[in-house]
Amino acid sequence: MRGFQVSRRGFLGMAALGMTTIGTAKAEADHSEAVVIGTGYGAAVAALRLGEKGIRTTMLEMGQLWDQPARDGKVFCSMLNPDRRAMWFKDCTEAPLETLFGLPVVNRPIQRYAGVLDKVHFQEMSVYLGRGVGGGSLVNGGMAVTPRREYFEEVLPEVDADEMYGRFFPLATKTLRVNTIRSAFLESTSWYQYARTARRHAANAGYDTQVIPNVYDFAHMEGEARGTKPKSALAGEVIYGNNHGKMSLDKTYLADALKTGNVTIRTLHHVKRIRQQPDGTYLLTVEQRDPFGKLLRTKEIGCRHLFLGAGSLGTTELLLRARDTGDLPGLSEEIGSGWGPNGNVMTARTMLGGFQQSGMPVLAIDAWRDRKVFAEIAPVPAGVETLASLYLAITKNPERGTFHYDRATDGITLDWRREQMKPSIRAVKDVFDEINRTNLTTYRADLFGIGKVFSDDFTYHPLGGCPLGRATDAFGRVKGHKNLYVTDGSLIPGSIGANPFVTITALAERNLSRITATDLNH
Ligand code: FAE
Repeated sequence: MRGFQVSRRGFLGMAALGMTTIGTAKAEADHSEAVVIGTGYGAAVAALRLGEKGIRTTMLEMGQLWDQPARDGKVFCSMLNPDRRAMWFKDCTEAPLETLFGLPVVNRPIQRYAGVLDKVHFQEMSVYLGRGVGGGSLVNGGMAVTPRREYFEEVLPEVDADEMYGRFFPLATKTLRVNTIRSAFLESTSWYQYARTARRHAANAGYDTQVIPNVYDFAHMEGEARGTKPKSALAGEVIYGNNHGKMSLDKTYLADALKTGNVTIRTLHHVKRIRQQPDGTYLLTVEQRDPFGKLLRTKEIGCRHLFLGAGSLGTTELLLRARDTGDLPGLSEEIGSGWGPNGNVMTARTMLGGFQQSGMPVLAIDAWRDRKVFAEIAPVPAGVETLASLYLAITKNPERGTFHYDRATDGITLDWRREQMKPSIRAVKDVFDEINRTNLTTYRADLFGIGKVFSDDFTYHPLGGCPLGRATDAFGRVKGHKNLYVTDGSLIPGSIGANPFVTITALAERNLSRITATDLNH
């Protein structure tokens, strides 16, 4: 886990070659035809499709490449025994469940380091993010959901839904290597007893439950259960990374991108500033750091075509800074707008869950039609009986936030108030009050801080900031500057009614298909 320039040979062999020279801070310049900022879903699609077109493309990622085992033989640390690999420059881990039985036993002090999970704090909302080659794919639950068509059409009316559902959603799920748990395994294994019990309780209250596809390889998981494969999901690994079985982007899109021979990834490269030169090319100011945060050098990297795939927060911050400092004066007033947490609310009920819980969720309560709630049945992989059934609910919430550039800190602020979560909390409460009433169970009030039953202050699903058709044209071309594109979750205006990475991937596929055919055709 270090700062590398990752070449095709190095990455595919999982032995990174061509380590970037480490020296004292100095400026250097280089140029590629295309630069992609970030290595998450939207960025990975852009890199693959550009590389296939023969376009020399450099990806700049502020996090590390996670492919080398540390001294304990593991690439990632476990959730129950976290160390510096867990989090992005924090003094203490910041897991979503703060306490257990009211005791602060979940989080622990760690060394500040370029770890894999970040939690970014704004005044009234915090956002979890993945950092590293693969972005959110390194830390997420892998749930690969194609959104309901009616809601997709409502959220993104300018996008041709026939084309999305006929071509780009299937392409995204295939390339992401989405698979579904075998029914016989789901129905029999002790590792999903928690999900089956939660399903029964939902059914008692009249709610349907769906099996959700995932990018975790279920053949590997069955091997874990039989004892023939090393344990990862069945060792409770999720938010601090999975050591085995997870088809994160470094194994799918990014590996395919590197195979084209035209794509290079530079890690621990943090893009700070974007300017446009008189000849129309872009010049990026990039800080290269070591994994402990020490500045090694500041570089200037130029390109003709610039793709922003730094995620809802990262992309919006870069563009707001560029607009408000005058670096990219043509950017629209819409940059920073249309942000939402995808209506995320966590809640938990009392339930016998079992001490064996797979870290990969596979079932969700579908109460969207009547209540606009889609609640993933989440594990609590503590290795002990916690008497908790946990849910991450996605709700329809019309409230939106706005990012602003803050000159004093050179960062961004988020104009979002806690009370904007009220519509989401009301909807989740309706559903889970009913489930509790029917099953004679109660809410857990000891997990999100003492006495708190619903989380209303963090999200896993930041969406928006550069909404499609407003800050950009209908294909992600940024308004006001040519050859500048947004390709990630910041395009989706705040809500998609399902876990978002399949939509982000499919939308990026659709946009890149147009952009490579028209803007980059040579
Ligand atoms: P993202 O994946 O966030 O990638 C952005 C990348 O850009 C990151 O690697 C950053 O380090 C990098 N970056 C940012 N700023 C800069 C900069 N200035 N210079 C260089 N690099 C930069 O973007 N979604 C699902 O669909 N299913 C799930 O089960 C699910 N579970 C989740 C669980 C957790 C704990 C979390 C945190 C998220 C989960 N998500 C899930 C959300 C999903 O991972 C997220 O929507 C996508 O990763 C967003 O993709 P983007 O391409 O927008």
